[in-house]
Amino acid sequence: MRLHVVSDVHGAAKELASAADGSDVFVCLGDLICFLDYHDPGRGIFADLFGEEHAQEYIELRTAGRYTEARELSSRAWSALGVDGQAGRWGVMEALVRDQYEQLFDAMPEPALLTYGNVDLPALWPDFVKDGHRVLDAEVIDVEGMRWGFVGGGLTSPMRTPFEISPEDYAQKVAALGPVDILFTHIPPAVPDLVYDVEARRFEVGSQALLDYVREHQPRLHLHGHIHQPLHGRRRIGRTECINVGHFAGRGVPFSMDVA
Ligand SMILES: [Mn+2]
Repeated sequence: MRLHVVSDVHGAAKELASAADGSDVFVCLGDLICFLDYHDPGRGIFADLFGEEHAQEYIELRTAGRYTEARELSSRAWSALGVDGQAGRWGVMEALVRDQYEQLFDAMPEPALLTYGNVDLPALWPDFVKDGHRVLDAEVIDVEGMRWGFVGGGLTSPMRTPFEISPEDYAQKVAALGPVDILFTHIPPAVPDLVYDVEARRFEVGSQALLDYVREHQPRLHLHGHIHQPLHGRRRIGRTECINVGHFAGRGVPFSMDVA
């Protein structure tokens, strides 16, 4: 069976439309929305709202780890738009997120198995998913006699992305799976080589619960995304091959492999 997997789509609707071509099964591991494009500051919701120059400055502050200053910059920009408070901000952003989701779910191949990334708004998905889209989170399905497990979302981080949950809640979702043959998640296990981003030059947040799970259950494969430029794209943990399927918005092509 030919499997295609994408993650970190971040607005790449055009490439997404053909990402399942030639595959038997297509999986998307989330992060559909583009808030901020570190490679093209003119793209994304922040640029739409505040302009490219603002987005560039915001990116520079975050890349330097100056999160407080980045938040202050963004507060001033919101005030300049006359928008106050988090609820007001989401009111404005939701319309833009919905525009992106409409394009992305139109382009999303069918059938597809999906889970959420940390840069997603799960509450909005029911308005956009198509008949051929099966959304899975803390669930296991049978695919030709194999057990495939899915866990979506990210963990609490200084980046304050929209779908971050506590390590405890995430661990509960992981524990709900039981043994699987292939594990699909947005975030990687907490292995330094897998969570370090060489371009952002920082450790992103990986999951200790996933690492414990992989050590205990030893699925054949653990496919994940989240780290856009990882120090290592794959690592073996015992019998398990952990593979970062790649930053789809940057590569434009899906990860592809035969599984049986
Ligand atoms: Mn991402």
